[in-house]
Amino acid sequence: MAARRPSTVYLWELAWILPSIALPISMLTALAVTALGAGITVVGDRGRIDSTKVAEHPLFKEPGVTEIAPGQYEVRLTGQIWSFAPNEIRVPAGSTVHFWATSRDLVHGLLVPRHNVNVMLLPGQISHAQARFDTPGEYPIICHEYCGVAHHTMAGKIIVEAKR
Ligand SMILES: [Cu+2]
Repeated sequence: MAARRPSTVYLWELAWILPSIALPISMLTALAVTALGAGITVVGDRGRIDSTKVAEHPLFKEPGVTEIAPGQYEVRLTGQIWSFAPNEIRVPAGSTVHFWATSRDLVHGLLVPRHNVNVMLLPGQISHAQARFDTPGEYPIICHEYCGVAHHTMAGKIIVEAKR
């Protein structure tokens, strides 16, 4: 008795079914690896505050940088047309910086290229990001959400100083 050969239709179906199963599994695996392994997460609800009273909120009353533990810095940052406060942040090399940020007026962005800082700043929404700065140098802080005619001037910098 001769073995039955699979029909051509069956082989073509298989050629589509297998990738259609493999693709979502590989995407879910990539998602799990980035979320659990690399610590890359979607910005969650870190808190909401009254968008008209950002300047009075304890977290944003005096924007600035505070050392919260050895090698750990907290940056309380606000975005407003067309600047960041503070717009210059100094930390020593090897620091982990925790950014707590919001907007005082309209939608802005907070981006530090090549670091894990890429969040929207929405009025009343507290955004959080954290990044480690090992190499001394200057790193730009960029608004990457169009916020008006002087949007392109809205920038700051992080100065990572060499350890003494
Ligand atoms: Cu902008």
